[in-house]
Amino acid sequence: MKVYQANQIKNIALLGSSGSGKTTLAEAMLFEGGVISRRGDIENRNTVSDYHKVEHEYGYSVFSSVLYTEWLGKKLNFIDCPGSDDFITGAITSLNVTDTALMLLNTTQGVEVGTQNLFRYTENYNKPVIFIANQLDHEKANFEQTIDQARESFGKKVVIVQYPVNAGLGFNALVDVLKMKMYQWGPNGGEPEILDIPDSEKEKANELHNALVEAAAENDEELMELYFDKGTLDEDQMRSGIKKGLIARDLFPVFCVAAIKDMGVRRLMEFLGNIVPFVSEMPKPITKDAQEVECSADGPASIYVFKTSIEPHLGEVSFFKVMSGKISEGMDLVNMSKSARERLSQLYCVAGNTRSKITELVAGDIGATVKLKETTTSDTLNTKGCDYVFEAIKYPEHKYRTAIRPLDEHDDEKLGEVLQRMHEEDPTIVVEYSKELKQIIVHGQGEFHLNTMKWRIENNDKIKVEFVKPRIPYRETITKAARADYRHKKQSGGSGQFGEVHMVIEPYEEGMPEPTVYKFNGQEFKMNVRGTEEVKLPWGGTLMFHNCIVGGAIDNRFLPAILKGIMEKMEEGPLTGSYARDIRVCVYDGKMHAVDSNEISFKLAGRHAFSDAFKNAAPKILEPIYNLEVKVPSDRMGDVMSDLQGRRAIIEGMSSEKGFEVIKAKVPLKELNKYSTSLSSITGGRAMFTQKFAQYEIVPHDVQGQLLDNYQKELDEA
Ligand SMILES: Nc1nc2c(ncn2[C@@H]2O[C@H](COP(=O)(O)OP(=O)(O)O)[C@@H](O)[C@H]2O)c(=O)[nH]1
Ligand SMILES: [Mg+2]
Repeated sequence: MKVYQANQIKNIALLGSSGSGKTTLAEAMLFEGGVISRRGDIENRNTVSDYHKVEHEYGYSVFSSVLYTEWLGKKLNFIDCPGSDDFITGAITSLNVTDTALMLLNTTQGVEVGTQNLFRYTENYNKPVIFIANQLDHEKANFEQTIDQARESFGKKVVIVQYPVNAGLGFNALVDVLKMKMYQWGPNGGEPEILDIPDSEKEKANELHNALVEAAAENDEELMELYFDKGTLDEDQMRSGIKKGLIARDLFPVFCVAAIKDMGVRRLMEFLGNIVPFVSEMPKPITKDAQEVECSADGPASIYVFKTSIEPHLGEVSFFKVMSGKISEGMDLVNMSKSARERLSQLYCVAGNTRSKITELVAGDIGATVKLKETTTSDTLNTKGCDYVFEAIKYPEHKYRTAIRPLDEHDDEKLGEVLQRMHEEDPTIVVEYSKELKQIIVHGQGEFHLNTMKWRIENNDKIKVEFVKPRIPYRETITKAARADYRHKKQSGGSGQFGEVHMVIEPYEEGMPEPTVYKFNGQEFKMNVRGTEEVKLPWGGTLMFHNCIVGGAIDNRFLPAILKGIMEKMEEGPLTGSYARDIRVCVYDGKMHAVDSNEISFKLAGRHAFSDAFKNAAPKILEPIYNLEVKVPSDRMGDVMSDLQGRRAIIEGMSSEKGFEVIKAKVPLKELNKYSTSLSSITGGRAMFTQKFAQYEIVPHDVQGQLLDNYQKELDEA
């Protein structure tokens, strides 16, 4: 395969909601470019792009796939991204290395939530967008409505370049208002016949042509002047204007295809080849320390890994973009984040499940290599002496959690390895081994996301696993001050054990003044703080420990033991065995025995005194509360609100945004179990949400009662 230069390479992401036809379009483009000799389809499970078993099982793209095609001396790299929000990683990683997005619109559905969601990502990454109206051959295709919705959602910068003459079952022609020609196909698509625009379409075509000319002129003062002078622009001038508009995100052109019939695909590729910006025409990427990196073959070699995957017959594959310089087979690079040497033993250009070896890749291009030892996604690898390091990819917060366990506990270790590998392939799968909950918790983007993960574990790795309800990381605290003393005394044969501790505990708040005096049952207890230890608890919150002992009632050397005893109880709160937090302890008195006192005695005395005081301090269970933001189509607002009320949500705000309502609420984690699934079923998949830990709050009385009962039952059973 030929080595392409930066001014011959275009990197393009294929985006669009699930089922809009990305994989089918990719198939047609690769076929047209001659990379494959026959077009596969989704129904026959033989596309280049969906080649993982799990994708055949579900009929959906799960992973992004890297593809390329050669077209008139140019190399078009595509990344076909899964459409569902559950597999958003694919789109995010791709937008880090592509320069243009093709956003497919399914004209039988119009603009979908997924379309809007993905569009927002293109906005964040500031990438040009071209809309592709697809499925125009479908009986339910509605081009006009789709465009109206696109304008409503994305603004009037959505400008028609092509429109279908006869959308629906008999679709076979479109009018191109840039070329001012009609394209028409036989039943097998492919090469079109290029015809003059028929009289019946002339008026519409002229109107749209003028709108396009105007939109193209708007991005360039010279073109604007020309347009005012002459009243029109020639094709080259239009191209240059459209390109500027694209790069500035000031123009989102609309193209038309029936991907499944290979209609409109060639013309689209011609446009991609001619107008979409080359890598070298886009803003220069910036390193972590703000160096601008020239996309040039003459620079130092530097590559950025944006995807890691386990591929059939190849093993672990690292996909990368050459950010600068040239790389060749056998080259040694330094992984900047791991400080490790890596050898590029083989280089590939990949088109889904087909790949061709290549000896050299140049700045701007996308390729793959195998068997890197330590490299993971987001790593920069450089030639010696080059100090570029590119920013790590940022992923969205997870939205769904479950606990997982192998049916056979001998599989524990193997499951651990598989989960680790899955996290590397898809960093939005986050695995947490919770000592606290005694569960393996997996976090992901949705139930479907984790179900496909389970399918892969069971079918590819042959480990039987089950999902179980994830426990909630409760906390315990106290709500008033209490006092207790405890004497630990044991006489067994020779030397005994003796320790006595008196303490006051109360709720701790940051910035509260030092204790001076407490009153219990009419009796005053004066505190004289002699020493303070502030323990920042590993599970959040604080334990403030004051030594207020007077007259040497307890030797200083026993204080660490007392604190240790308290910490043991903090780790296993007396109510439900959860971690305790935000408590202030003043040890103010006690007794020692000249012979029998030792550390263990004071640890036990401290622990019991603390436990007794805790019980009298109006203890409460705290639960994690999450900030929830839900974006819901207006017609489903009522259902979503009443569902939220059933989840003890506190609504904090509502606002409208282009046909959607945005609800902000605080919701306990306990009530968020499977929320993404319910929300999706209430709204027919048309809503989106994010959740993020906010704070701990005291649970309502009835919930506390329930939790205490459950804990008692657990203890009784144990
Ligand atoms: N009628 C029609 N069906 C299409 C077209 N493009 C894709 N499809 C079908 O739509 C479904 C989803 O297509 P796919 O390429 O998997 O969409 P993706 O999820 O965006 O990758 C499949 O059943 C395709 O056969 C098209 O142009 N016309
Ligand atoms: Mg797909």
